[in-house]
Amino acid sequence: MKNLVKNAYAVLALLAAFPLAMHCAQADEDPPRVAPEVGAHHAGSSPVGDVALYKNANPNAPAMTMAEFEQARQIYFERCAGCHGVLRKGATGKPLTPATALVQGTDYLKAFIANGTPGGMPNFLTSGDMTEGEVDLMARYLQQEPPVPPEWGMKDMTSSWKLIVKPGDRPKRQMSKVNLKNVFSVTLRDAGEVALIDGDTKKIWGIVKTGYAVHISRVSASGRYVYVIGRDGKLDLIDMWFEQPTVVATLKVGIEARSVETSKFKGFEDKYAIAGAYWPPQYVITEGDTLKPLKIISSRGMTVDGEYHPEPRVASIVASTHHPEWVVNLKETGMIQLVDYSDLKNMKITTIESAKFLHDGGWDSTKRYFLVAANASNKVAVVDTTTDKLVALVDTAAKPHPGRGANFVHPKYGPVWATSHLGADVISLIGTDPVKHKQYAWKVVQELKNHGGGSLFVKTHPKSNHLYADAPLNPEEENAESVTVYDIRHLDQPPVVVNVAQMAGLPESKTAKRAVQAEFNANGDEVWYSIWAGKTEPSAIVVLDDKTLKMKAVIKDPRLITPTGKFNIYNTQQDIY
Ligand code: DHE
Repeated sequence: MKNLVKNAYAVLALLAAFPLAMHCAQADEDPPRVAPEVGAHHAGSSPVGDVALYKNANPNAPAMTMAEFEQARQIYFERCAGCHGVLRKGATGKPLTPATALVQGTDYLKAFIANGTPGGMPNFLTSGDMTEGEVDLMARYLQQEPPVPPEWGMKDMTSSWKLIVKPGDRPKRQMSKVNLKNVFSVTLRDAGEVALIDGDTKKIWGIVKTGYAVHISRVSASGRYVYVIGRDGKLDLIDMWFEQPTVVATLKVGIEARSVETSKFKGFEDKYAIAGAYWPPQYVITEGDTLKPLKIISSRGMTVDGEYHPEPRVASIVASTHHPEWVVNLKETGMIQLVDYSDLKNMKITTIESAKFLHDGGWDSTKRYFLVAANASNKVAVVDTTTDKLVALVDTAAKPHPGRGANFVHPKYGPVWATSHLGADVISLIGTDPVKHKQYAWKVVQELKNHGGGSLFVKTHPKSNHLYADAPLNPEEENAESVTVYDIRHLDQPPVVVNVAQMAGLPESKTAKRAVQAEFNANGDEVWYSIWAGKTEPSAIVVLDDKTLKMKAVIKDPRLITPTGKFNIYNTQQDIY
């Protein structure tokens, strides 16, 4: 089998095909029986591994030289931190505290690391990912106190801030003839770059260097600026009014990060940006057009179970258009914060208890309700941003993962919001209209069969009659390369499964060519899919005609290295999905 999964999603995604061998959250006593495919794939590298940490030696733990400790620390951040957390308090994976590890002892730990578990712990030795020496090293390392990465407060942040072009020195109008509304900001994950592609001509307008393993782009309320966050916490501000897309400011918001958003309420357009960090666990509010850091808020606190968590990572953030407010989702605590930015000095934050672990989500069609996946609880939490209250915790199939979800009007149930699942081969439709379709509101009204589990994203558009679902983390190559398309007028009829990767006509590769994340163009008549191959292999973007589902164009370019997320300027600015 080809190398399908290289990041922290691995164990979650493989749930679908190997129900016994999955999820690190339940890894433990059972005898190791991990499918060989599982062990080859594990958590993504964490940039925290590259910073100086403070070693806190445990006198009861087996001896390690400083060099061994350093090597183990690096391996931990590359292989383990994604599931078990920087402080080893546990997240997707079990807690790995020295107290428990010391009782378990070196041999016991070695067996687990070497062979994995049915709960999803990868089999690092038998898969060939670690040598026997490394397994031994990691077993000893886990009995040491976890080293703590440094904090990243206002002083560090301010000294990392670079205002490359001051607002007064920027163009007063758009200098190029590019139709900015139809530009796509495309994540080139392994290149640490984004490609700004002109959606009308399908030509690359510019490539911009960004942070390490760059993650997502968001667009300012005016549509002029693109904000891009890297996994290393580097935030880039791109001004599209120059002849070529130009980075005008950068800021390091932490040591590891995933999310960014801007202020979208009337009167605050382009005024602020907000970025969420994984480490340190915090979010920062900056000036919108310069990225000057203004305020940092720690996300540390109590979980929904009433236990203190030192590392609640900041997951998705969305901006309200009804209120001067962001919805900030704290992964490990299961808390949803409504952050009022109208007065930063006397700030009001409403903290809403939901469920663990919060990940990604989006608005319903009215943008009053926000729906977010609590993926370890198999639930979607719904918040009413008008009353500032939790409306419902909706039970879904295993590991909901919607991206921002998809909104459309169901012929029978009225307005619904859809989510895909990492751990199940279904798309759940949740009713979102508590007024005219009260009986269906905040319930799964229908489950549509997807072509497999390991799905990450669904998408539709108000002008489209189609709902699209991918399955890029499905272990079957054919499934990972294909997408399911439902006719939303006839959801009782079987959907169409399209192998979009094949349409790209790429050469044979060592890794699967995963079809990932649909994004519509501004007119809502084209759907773009990334064909995500290996770092050293050619990738592509396939453009489908939404009406006919026929290929309209293939964008190929040696610079398109591992394209993943695509963010159409108009749709992202307007939250259309
Ligand atoms: Fe993402 C969104 C976190 C791996 C592509 N991803 C998000 C969000 C979070 C998140 C918190 C929501 C941001 C928001 O809305 O503000 N992603 C994580 C991880 O922690 C994880 C699991 C592991 C890691 O080490 O980073 C992870 N993500 C990936 C990938 O491997 C993906 C598939 C490819 C890539 O480029 O890295 C990936 N994530 C995306 C995309 C979105 C996203 C495309 C935005 C979807 C959208 O439509 O808004």
